[in-house]
Amino acid sequence: MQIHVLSVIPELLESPFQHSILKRAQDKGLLKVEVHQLRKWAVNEYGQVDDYQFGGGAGMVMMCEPLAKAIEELSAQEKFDEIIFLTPDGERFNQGMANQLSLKKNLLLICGHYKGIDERIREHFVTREISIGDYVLSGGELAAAVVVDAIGRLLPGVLNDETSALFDSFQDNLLAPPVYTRPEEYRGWKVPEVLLSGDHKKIEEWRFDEAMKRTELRRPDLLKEN
Ligand code: 6GU
Repeated sequence: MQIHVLSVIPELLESPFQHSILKRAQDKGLLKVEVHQLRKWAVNEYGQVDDYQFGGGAGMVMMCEPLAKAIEELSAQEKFDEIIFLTPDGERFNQGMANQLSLKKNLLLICGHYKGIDERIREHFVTREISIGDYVLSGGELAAAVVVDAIGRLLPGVLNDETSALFDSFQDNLLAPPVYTRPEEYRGWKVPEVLLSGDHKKIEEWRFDEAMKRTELRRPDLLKEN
């Protein structure tokens, strides 16, 4: 899978893709992430990509031309399945969307800044708009990192134990059950007996019950979704 990202601060996206699971995904050739500096398509030699908004009001807006040119140039090289604008007024990102997007071959993510991007770009190029939650970030980069991470780890062959993504929180609309590792007792705090029993059926039942309890307590909204 290929993910291209358009950003005015590509530096913000360097580290998140260079470690851990996303690094492994790229090293294995399962994922290719390319970050492009939008200023490459700036309207003048000063690297301008934003301007005052029509109608007045504080805050700059990202101009049509740099975005349109960037999208068209990249689209001439790649056939994008989706052109995604990261914006707090987009559709709220969740595991279901990550699953869906992980099936695509080639995505273009656009990181907004300032007051946002000229609406005409959203109308004429963008196929999907995503928000990662109900709060405002200074730009779309951190959101793009979140989306790429959530997608990248789902690609077949990326996780060592391929089944492990299936047991993540949210994958079945349940939060994950508690987990423990050695030692069996620490400061008098014991690991639940059942996990040491070797009885796999009992262990699965316990995990399911705990996942249910935890979900009912912390995220009852998830249980109402289906
Ligand atoms: Cl995708 N962008 C920005 N700027 N803020 C956000 C967001 C995205 N998602 C939540 N807040």
